[in-house]
Amino acid sequence: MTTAEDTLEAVAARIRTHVVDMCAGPEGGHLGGALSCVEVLSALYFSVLRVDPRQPGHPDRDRFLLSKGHAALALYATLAERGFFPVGELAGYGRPGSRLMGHPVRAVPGVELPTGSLGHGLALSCGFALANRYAGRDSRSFVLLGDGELQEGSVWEAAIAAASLRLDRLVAVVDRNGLQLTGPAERIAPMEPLAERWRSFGWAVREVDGHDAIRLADHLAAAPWEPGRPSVLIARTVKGHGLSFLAGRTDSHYVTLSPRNHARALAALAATDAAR
Ligand SMILES: Cc1ncc(C[n+]2csc(CCOP(=O)(O)OP(=O)(O)O)c2C)c(N)n1
Ligand SMILES: [Mg+2]
Repeated sequence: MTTAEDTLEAVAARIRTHVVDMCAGPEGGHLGGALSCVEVLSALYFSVLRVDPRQPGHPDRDRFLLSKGHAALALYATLAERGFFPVGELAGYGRPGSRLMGHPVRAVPGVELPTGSLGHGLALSCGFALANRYAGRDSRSFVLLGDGELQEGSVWEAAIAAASLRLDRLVAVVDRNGLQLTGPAERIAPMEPLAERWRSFGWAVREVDGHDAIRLADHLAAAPWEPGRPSVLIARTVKGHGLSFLAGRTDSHYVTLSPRNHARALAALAATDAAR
């Protein structure tokens, strides 16, 4: 957890640097969508989730699923910073023999289920929430979805089920970065008014600046916001956030940083740090 000196912002800055470093390796990685969710993961793992890195399988833990599994780099960096495995292991990402692969698998401590095929995380999280209810546990289940991912029909099937089952210990976060693999999400398949859409499915809805870790943590900690309803937090984010030469660009989706761009990225992050 964070201390007074180690703020959520400082944690997020370290996570962002790890993500950038991993994208400078031979494999490259899903840089843009990892950088857009850094503050969401920081808020969850350093302020909200009831988890213990020494007992990752504790039955009373809160569950988290990265439904947008391609943002694995941000999850790996967060889990390492939180103590689930050594930070030094991040340097092996994508290399032969490493358990840190392009998409998360259960061999990685803290990863509940493998993800990467979009559209499944919300249904799986409904299962977690239902299982915890049957077991009489008060654990909450959190899931992070991409905004392009919302085009998967299975998301809305799960949204209907969650509302009808009154799964109010289920909390979804939508990484509303406005971009998907091939361009602007709204141009490819309009979803606005997105908050209204979720409300009409029976969910309690809030919206927030997805790069404000403190406000994210406040909202997430307070869920459920309405008794009997699942909660969805629409986090307005920027794909590639933190790197001016990639932020908000479709081609930030998958990047192998050249030595020059790696240095540029680290300089951009250092400048942001210095300005804080
Ligand atoms: C079922 C499925 N179809 C296609 C893909 C390939 N894919 C990986 S990332 C991605 C774009 C997702 O966009 P979004 O959900 O907005 O994620 P983000 O912007 O956070 O990267 C796609 C189509 C996939 N992983 N799973
Ligand atoms: Mg997106």
